Formats: sequence, structure tokens, C-alpha cells
Amino acid sequence: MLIKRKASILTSEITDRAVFESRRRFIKAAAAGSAALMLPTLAEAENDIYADVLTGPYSAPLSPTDYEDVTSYTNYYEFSTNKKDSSRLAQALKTRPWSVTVEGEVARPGIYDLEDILKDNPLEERIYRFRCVEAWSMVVPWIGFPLGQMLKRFEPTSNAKFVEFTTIYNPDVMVGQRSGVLEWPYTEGLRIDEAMHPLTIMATGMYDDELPKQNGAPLRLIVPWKYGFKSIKAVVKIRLLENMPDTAWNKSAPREYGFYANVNPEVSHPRWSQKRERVLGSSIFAAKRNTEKFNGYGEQVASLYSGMDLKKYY
Ligand SMILES: Nc1nc2c(c(=O)[nH]1)N[C@H]1C(S)=C(S)[C@@H](COP(=O)(O)O)O[C@H]1N2
Ligand SMILES: [Mo]
Repeated sequence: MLIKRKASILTSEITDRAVFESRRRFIKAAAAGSAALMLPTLAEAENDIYADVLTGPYSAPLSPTDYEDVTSYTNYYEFSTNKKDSSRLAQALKTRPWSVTVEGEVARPGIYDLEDILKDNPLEERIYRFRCVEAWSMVVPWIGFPLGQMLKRFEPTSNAKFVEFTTIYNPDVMVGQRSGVLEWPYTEGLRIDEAMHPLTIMATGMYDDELPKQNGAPLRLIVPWKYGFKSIKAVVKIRLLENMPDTAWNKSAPREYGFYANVNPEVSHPRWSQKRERVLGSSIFAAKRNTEKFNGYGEQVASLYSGMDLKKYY
């Protein structure tokens, strides 16, 4: 690593996108300038696949949340139900080597090495708002590639109507899996059109750097118009299916967590309203922001649900 980019991006100082971009260019220029002084090996420089990732067209013009907040307050029940403990305990997970098993309705099932997946799928940055069902939100510059692009390489059959994702099961390291707080392994699912939508990505990095373990390294799903629990971490298996799969949260509390889980201020969680959200990192005295339908991505995704009663299909 040439410089500690993540520490350099003091996002709390950033007021708008232009400032963020120019600051980033400055950071990259500084990195190049200091290279001679720091004498990184050629291999180090070449291995830094996150150094020159460009911001993709589907990014929102949003100011990222402070890196510290995004990495120290995480939901990762495989480690702990406490958001601070999970951030710390997740460091024990070994994220290389890593492979993804692809099964079901595809012409090319198999076990794919993550390094090969990365070779086939160029990385881009996507700055997305991310909203947890527990009514807090943040803005993260994810680095990843479109899920649909990867799925196409596995050649889904015409029977593939849904996609199921599974997190690694390893209770020796994932100490939360020794408890029955959820049924393990954690699984999630999408309808095939949701999976193929260009906003849906698999993330392998964030803030110009590798994905931290607590945020789902080495490979996690990001679906920006859905509540955070859909964005499953540490994915080891992808199955293409004809029928709608079960999901971990739906099995544990079906009235609270549906299959669709689209961000929707008009549909309350049974135990709290979804109308407002606390912006992560803001003062506890700061005003909450209004939650937007589809988390603000309605223009791109509302048509996926035309004619559906979103109170029924929550
Ligand atoms: N495997 C796995 N994936 C998971 C979770 C989890 O507990 N285990 N929590 C989900 C929930 S509820 C949220 S809000 C987001 C949180 O992502 P973050 O910790 O990167 O902010 O991850 C989701 N993905
Ligand atoms: Mo969540």
C-alpha cells in the first residue's frame, strides 16, 4: 500500500462531491509523489488494485460518511449482535484464499476462485446511500462490480428466477454462529431482475481500499434501494433458483423482515417507524433526515415493482 488512503479521506470535512473528487485527485497525486521516498516494491504497486478505480456512472453525488464510523459500527451477527464487538471480532476471519461456489440453474456451475472473478470483472467505485432497517444510514464509496455482469458469465438458464446468496459458516472463528440468534449460515435472496439491475453490485473494497473484514470482506452484496440486511457479507455460495428462496431474517422474524425489503418510509417496521433515519456519525442532537422511498433510487428501480402492493410485499 503506497499510502494510508483511508486515513487521508477525512470525509467529515467534505462538503460536496466536487471537493471530494479534487481531494481524491490530490491524495492520488500525493501517493505518486511519495512513491520514490517510500520505495514500495513494484509488486506492491502492481497489487494495489484499488489505486486507480474510477467512479462509475451509477454513483450518487453524496458525501461519504467518515471511514471510522462505517468501520466501527457494523452489523455482523456471525461475530456479535453488538455493533462495536462485531467490528473487532471480525478481524479473525481469513479472507484469502477465497472461492465462490456457483450452483443451480446455470450452464457453468463450479467453484470459482475470487482472484479469477476479480480478473474477469473490472472494479469501479459506487457512492451509495446505505440504510439499515434499524433506521440509521450512511454514505459509502464502495468498490466493486455489477452482480449481473458476473452472473451472466455463469450463464443462467431460462428457469433462473431468483438468486440465493450464502455467507461462510465457520463457528470456530465466527463466534456468533455458536449461538442461535439466527439460523446459520446466513442467507439472502433477490429476484433475478433485481440481481441483474445495474445498481446491484458485489463489493470487494471501499474508500479506495480493500473491504474491511467487519464490512464483509472479501466479497459482499450491495443493493442500495433495499434495507441493509439484504446486503449479505462474506459470500461463499450463489445459487440460481426457479423458486423464491428462504432468507435468514425472514425465517427468524417473518412479520418484521420480508423478502423484498425495499426501503419504504410508508411501511413501518412492526416495532418502529421507517419515516426518518439517523445519519451515522452525526451528533445525537442533529435532526434526522427523511427516509426516501427506495432509499432515493426510485427513478432507477421503481419500475421493477410496478403493480405490486409494497405493503403486502415488504
Ligand atoms: N453475513 C451477514 N451479512 C450481513 C449481516 C450479518 O449479520 N451477517 N448484517 C446485515 C445488516 S442487518 C446490515 S444493516 C448490513 C450492515 O453492513 P455494515 O456493517 O457494513 O454497515 O450488513 C448486512 N449483512
Ligand atoms: Mo440492518
